[in-house]
Amino acid sequence: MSEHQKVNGNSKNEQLEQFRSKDEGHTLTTNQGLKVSEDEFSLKAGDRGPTLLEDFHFREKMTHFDHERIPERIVHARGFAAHGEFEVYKSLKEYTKAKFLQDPSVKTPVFVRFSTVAGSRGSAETVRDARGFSTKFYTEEGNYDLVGNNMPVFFIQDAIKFPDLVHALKPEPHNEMPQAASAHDTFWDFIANNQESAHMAMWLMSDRAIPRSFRMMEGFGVHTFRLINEQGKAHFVKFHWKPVLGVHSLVWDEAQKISGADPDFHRRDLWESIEAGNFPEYELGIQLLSEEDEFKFDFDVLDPTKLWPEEDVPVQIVGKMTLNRNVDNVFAETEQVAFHPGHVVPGIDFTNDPLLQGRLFSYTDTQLIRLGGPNFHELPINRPVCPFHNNQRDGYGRQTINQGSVSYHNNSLAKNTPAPATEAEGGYVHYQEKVEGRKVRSRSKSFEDHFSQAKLFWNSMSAPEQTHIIEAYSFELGKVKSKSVRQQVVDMLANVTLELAVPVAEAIGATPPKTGGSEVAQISPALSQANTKKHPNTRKIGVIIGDGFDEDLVMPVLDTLMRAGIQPEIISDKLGFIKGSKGTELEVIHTLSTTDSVLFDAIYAAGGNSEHKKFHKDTAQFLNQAYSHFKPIAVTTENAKLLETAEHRSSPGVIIGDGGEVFAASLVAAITAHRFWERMNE
Ligand code: HDE
Repeated sequence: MSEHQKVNGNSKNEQLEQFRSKDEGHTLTTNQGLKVSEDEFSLKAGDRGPTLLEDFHFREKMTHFDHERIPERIVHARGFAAHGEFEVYKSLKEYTKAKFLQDPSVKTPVFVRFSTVAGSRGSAETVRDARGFSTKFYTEEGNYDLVGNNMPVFFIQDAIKFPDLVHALKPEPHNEMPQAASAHDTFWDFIANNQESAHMAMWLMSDRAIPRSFRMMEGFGVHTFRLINEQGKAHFVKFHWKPVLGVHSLVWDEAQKISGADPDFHRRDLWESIEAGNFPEYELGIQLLSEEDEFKFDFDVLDPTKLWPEEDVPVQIVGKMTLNRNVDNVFAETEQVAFHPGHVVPGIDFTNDPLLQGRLFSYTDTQLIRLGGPNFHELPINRPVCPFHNNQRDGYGRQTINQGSVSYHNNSLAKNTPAPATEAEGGYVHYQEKVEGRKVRSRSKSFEDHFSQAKLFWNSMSAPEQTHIIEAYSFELGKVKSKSVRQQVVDMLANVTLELAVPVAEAIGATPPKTGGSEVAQISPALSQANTKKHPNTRKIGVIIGDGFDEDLVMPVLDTLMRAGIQPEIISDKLGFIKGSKGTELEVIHTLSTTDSVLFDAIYAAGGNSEHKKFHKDTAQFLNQAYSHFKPIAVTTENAKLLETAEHRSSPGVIIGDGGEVFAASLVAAITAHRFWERMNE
């Protein structure tokens, strides 16, 4: 973007500005700055002769191209990112000395990368998967990375099992199938034989795994961290991101179809929202627990397969993050950004969660192979906005020109600098937790309950959400070839609840368990998306119109929709302009063949005609598909016949009418309601 409106006032943006290069309008040169006289033909011995080795321009161009790719991330390969800012609502001084959490007038630059976990870099985005939600805060005390997911728990309790989990989840090695999917034998074999994953598997089979948008997902730090205040007092903390638009999902059939219709659905949504000025916002929430309360729960606070029910430990909303700028270059920024849970600032510290402890090793290690050496912190996107000095030197791609002869500590020649800072001067001092124990390889007994919170999650779901979970297990296990694995998973589900295990068993030809189920009766309403916020703004409606449309049925409705922040996009049978009966011209954004019903939150068939016979057939298909995905649909009275049955015509969320005020208001209300689950019972 040349129009970097916000360069001033955003320290990261100012820093990045030094590295931006605009090539348009310039003379073509080699990387050595030599002007090139010809870029279409290699240097040859005669018109029809062989290419000469001497052709340095050809060699440089081709060599650079040959080296354009770097290894993709082993997990979270497919991601998309944006810049933004974070502000704290009120000082958190009482709990932490982290500077960026003290002053509400300070805006801290952030860079956020969202990702799927399993798929490779080119895979579709609406697959069933957890989503990564990584935030880099460029604070004045150094970079702080909150590397989280959109689910609050994880599959395993100890980092040593991560390679096993990922091997089981990734495409099977003998045939590299399936891509970006957990619906296969090795994944479910892992789940059944590592039952600590029971809780996370529930989340993965829930609607959370198919988000409507990156803008409509929660984020979780997952692990228990520590906040430490100026006096050295510590609190346990869980971090949450709460999307201002609420938490919303796709339905499975829709998600699968979007994977074909627009594999870039989520990045497009994020990109277009930011370009349109609809900046995604997330509030930062913290759950705090005093150290004295560490053993107050029937689960271990160090166990990453457990959440802290929000009803027991309320989430305090403490700040807001706004994503307001798209990247200039996906490779330079999104691909080269290096997150690490160990990038902390004074006032934020770790706990002994054995998953977190292992992550603290893995992230630097992975950047070394991925980004080709130890100098990845010098890449523009990774540079802190505060100064950094130490005695680390050299290595591949080193950019800093360190001056002077001294690169060691202690020294006298440079007056023993760069010198460590005291705690008072901002030096990071690890929390002095007392630890003692024998060296053992074992699981704490307090980590052994794998099913209570899986049952809590089940209890907390609305009826449609429970149905979706049953359907998801039935789909995924239905793709598992091994009967034994299918049965093992059903037997595992029986430890959670028979309400789930029995219908899944019936769907996949396994023996339904007769006994089992966790006793837990607790419900956590915060876990259900049925209780989330619903807003009409930024929802997309496809408005299908033909030539000769009646302005009275269209213009006031478009107006009302836009006033509610809803985004209508005109669809017709051909691009160009369509004309209303009174001469109003509307620009067509998509044709019925270039877009798809699944790409919209609602459909309005607003009338008009076309010489193409398929116009009405395609319109009917758009409407009926949206209907089957429980979305609001609207039709003019004349178009009501396009709905499949009389039952559809009288169903909730179906608006038939004359385009007047009541009609438009009902449509906005229906879009605000999002989905009409009542249709599940038809
Ligand atoms: Fe990661 N994870 N992870 N992870 N993770 C990576 O680091 C790892 C875990 C998460 O947008 C890798 O730079 C281990 C939990 C996100 O660039 C790697 C363990 C959570 C991203 C790695 C975990 C995450 C990663 C691959 C178990 C949620 C994408 C590329 C101990 C709290 C970051 C990279 C981005 C990426 C290791 C478990 C989130 C290999 C060993 C739990 C969002 O280092």
